[in-house]
Amino acid sequence: MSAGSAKSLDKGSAPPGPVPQGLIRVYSMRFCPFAQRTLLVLKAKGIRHEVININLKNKPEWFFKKNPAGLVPVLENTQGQLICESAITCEYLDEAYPEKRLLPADPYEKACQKMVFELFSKVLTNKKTTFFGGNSISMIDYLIWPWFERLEALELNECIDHTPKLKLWVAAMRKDPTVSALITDGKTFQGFLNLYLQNSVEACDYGL
Ligand SMILES: N[C@@H](CCC(=O)N[C@@H](CS)C(=O)NCC(=O)O)C(=O)O
Repeated sequence: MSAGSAKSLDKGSAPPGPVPQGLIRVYSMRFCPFAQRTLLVLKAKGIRHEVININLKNKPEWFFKKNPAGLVPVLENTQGQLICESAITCEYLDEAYPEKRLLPADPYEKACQKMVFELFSKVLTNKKTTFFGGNSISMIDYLIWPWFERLEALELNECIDHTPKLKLWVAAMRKDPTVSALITDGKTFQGFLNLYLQNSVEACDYGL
């Protein structure tokens, strides 16, 4: 259904055809935390999708027609509509596929999640529930998670040593089936990062 581990498309590649019926497409990059948000929401909601990875160090010319800013993630639906900016892609998915909502239906509760998202580090100390939106995982947790997943690879795990609530949240997130299905191990991420920082065109396909 997804082929998230396919090699990336680069300059000179042919543009992909229309999105097949019954699927939504995400232009992604295997190590991008923003794209991971979109992938987490697709997975959590069980949305049938295909992934096209983009070589961000050697972008296909056609990709700028999908997003003039040249950034992933981008969603494309069967009508050829394009949605970019990770938080917007996630909210679009939640509304376009209303089964298993990740954002609360109540407008005030929804606004609260968005406020927490803006200010999550500041409100952390007042958090009384396991997850940021309550006692079960929801959109806000998926939007924040990709940066915490990378702490280990960046050897920054001690950052959360003095915030026990955050540590418990990280442990709870790692147990979530959607999160664990999309985790990249620290060594692989480090390998990618080393190449990426050298501007290598091989970076986005590291480990394949
Ligand atoms: N604000 C954007 C940021 C997306 C972003 O920065 N993606 C990076 C990869 S992690 C990218 O596409 N970089 C390509 C470039 O900077 O040329 C979002 O939330 O979607």
